[in-house]
Amino acid sequence: MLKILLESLPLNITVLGAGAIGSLWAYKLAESGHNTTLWLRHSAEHTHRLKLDDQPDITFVTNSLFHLSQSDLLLITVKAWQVKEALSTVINALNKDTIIMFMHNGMGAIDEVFSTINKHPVVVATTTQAAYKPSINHVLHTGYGITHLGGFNSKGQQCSFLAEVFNHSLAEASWSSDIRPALWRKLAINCAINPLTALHQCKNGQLGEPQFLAELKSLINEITQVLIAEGIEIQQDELYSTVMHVVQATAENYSSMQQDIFYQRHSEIDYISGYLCQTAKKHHIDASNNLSLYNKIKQIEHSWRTE
Ligand code: KPL
Repeated sequence: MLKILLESLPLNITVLGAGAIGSLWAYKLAESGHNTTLWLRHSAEHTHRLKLDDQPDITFVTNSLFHLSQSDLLLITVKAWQVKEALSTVINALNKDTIIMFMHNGMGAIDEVFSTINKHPVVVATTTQAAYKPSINHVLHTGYGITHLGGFNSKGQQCSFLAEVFNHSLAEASWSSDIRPALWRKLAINCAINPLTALHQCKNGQLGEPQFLAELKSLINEITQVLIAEGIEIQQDELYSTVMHVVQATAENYSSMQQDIFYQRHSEIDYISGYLCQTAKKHHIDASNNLSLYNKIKQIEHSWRTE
């Protein structure tokens, strides 16, 4: 009964950031009946048309202060390094009861803004749904995955109903009473795959080739030690199998960091390998293989600015 009630209750939702994942969720949430609007960085128009795969267009209202102030949920899907600036454009217009949910790769970005949002219920989500945006008005759902949601503060812990809302819009989504293991496991996968594919400008599947085996093992050895020091139950062999499973399952995809480096865009390296190396340092763990990859990606980014 409660399930039916929750599933049929339309929420007012603002999605901040219309990248591939933000657009996918905005479409799915709107399609399942929620009053969904978009908040975009550059919005000359008051509406934005979005098509998912070959489904009909949905027209979203954009950058409406009225809708923002009425939002039950603000879903922030910008990249980790954009969180601070994106949040500063909307925070003053929010109702104090608005739930703020973050969904991005990497860790550490929420800690940077937490003092400005801790009066709100704060929820964090990590997803393995895959999406690609071939053009500004079109998003493709390129792979089915799982979405884990969990509270980031005590008010956020009380928002487990959101798992029903998200699962109803795009399964599979579930609530974790402790979201940290899911966040760390996703970070671990990103630490192993993203910088290597960015550095070698290869598809995820190529990491399954023998020349990457030794480096992947060394990276995963360090990553496992950091996760264990953070209280996450994991074993090196298990993490290696998980990474190899993702490499195979996404063999034909380019990682998000490969794409960022290819298009000379600011990558998420500080919130992926950077966060891992900082945590390793805190625990006096040698993470020199991860640090070396971190430095190489930073050097590439730096070279664009000095060209
Ligand atoms: O999350 C990813 C990313 O590209 O950022 C992986 C899991 C590596 C899939 O490409």
